Amino acid sequence: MPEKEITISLPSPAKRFYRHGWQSWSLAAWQDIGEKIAIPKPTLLHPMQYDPAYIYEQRPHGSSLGAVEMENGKIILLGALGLDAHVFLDSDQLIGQYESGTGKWFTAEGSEEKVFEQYAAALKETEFFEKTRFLHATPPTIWCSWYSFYTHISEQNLNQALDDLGDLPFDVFQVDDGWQRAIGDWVPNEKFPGGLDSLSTQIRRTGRTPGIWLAPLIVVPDSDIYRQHPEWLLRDEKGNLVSAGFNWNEPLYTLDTTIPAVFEWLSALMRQVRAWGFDYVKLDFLYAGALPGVRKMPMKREQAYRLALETMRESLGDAYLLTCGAPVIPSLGLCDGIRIGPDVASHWDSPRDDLYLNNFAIPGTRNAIRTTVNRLWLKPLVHTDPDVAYFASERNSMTTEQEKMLQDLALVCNYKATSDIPAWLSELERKKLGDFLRTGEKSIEDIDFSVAMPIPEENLIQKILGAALGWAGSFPFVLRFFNWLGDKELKKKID
Ligand code: 9PG
Repeated sequence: MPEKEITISLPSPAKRFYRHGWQSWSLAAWQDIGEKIAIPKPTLLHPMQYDPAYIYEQRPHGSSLGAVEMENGKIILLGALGLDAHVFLDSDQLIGQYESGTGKWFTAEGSEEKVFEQYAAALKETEFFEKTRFLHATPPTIWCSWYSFYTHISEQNLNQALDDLGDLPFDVFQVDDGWQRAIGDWVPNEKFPGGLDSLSTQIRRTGRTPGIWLAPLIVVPDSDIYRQHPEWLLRDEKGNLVSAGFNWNEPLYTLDTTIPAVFEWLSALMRQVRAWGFDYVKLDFLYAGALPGVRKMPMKREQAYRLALETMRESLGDAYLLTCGAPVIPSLGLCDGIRIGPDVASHWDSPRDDLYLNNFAIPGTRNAIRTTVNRLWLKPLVHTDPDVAYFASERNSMTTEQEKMLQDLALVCNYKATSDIPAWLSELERKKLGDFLRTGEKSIEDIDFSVAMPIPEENLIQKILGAALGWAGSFPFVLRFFNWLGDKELKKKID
């Protein structure tokens, strides 16, 4: 029976709460009851990392589902089988609420393994999977340009990397962010004089599948699409543009995907990508399509997102579709793979992000492992992408154990990718990478991820300094300064 709200009275106080972050990068973790999870900073990034509608919620809560661990170790799970749902723990009550409309609910009690398995099975039976077509049986092995070159890719350095990969068993060579003229203008920039079709032909010649990244639902003020189609942009009740965050030194905005012309534009873009020769497509920053706002056609905001994803999926035909920065539950059934955690990085963690900003969605390996491990229950429903693993010790501050944990997580997910530039690898590292790519799936039971799980807690001084840093971070020029620092470091690494 579809219901707006459901309440489960717990027989005794709960010990821990499972919070499920909204989109790929949002924190998913078990928190002790009484353990406060601070509001992440800076605020300018909220729409890009969390569900902004619930960012100031004080009670333990999560998107689509929530679960509690009881004194006796048993888990009680409450999960939605529809869109736009949220779960809260309010003293001894587990409350599920549809933000708009109504929908079905699922509840289960038992071991952690069993209740999540049963919830996944129930999701499989929903309309999420009704339109499932084309989906690939297993994930490919992927070389992705992001975590080494970042935006500094060019036709030349990619072709060099492609050559140098030699006989390493990568199925896909995926071009990430940096090829486009602007976010919103999905045409190749001056670093790709030969165009993308010639690049994809080069890739195919080496026997690999060409892959590409794009963020089709967001636009920046510096793009032609922003200037030419202000009427396509999502606005709030006051008529102001809805913020989709801040990245690439620019504010991000998003398209209203319920406008028919936007629909057509998205569909044509996907067909263009296929026509260029790309058969593996990573669609990123997809959360933007489900942000709160006033849409042309009123509907649940996650429904608006799903319609856009469905259109893009159809237009991509049988390409492999990886969604990223994507509302997790609302993407089910429409994509081959979902990134289920934040970005990794060549460092394990960062005091700035953990203790001053309390932000566990910022790129960092520990953040990525924590959230990914807490979402492995999604495996029966979709390919779960843990992000890339590292093999090159050069330009990398992780210990061998930390690198190994990330590699093992990739094997548990059976989703194997790296961004290591072949020239950075020693003979031994290259061999290890080759062995990794040939290794089959590992079981979660065989790996100990416990060091990555706790949520770091700040002391009073860090709290005060964090408040100051968080306040400063609400000014775009401060974020631009941090980006400038980061970019300077990066340039040193690559050039
Ligand atoms: C390209 C990248 C890569 C990467 C994606 C995404 O919250 N953040 O600060 C944040 C920054 C970058 C980011 C995600 C989140 O990276 O996950 O794989 O494609 O875009 O720009």
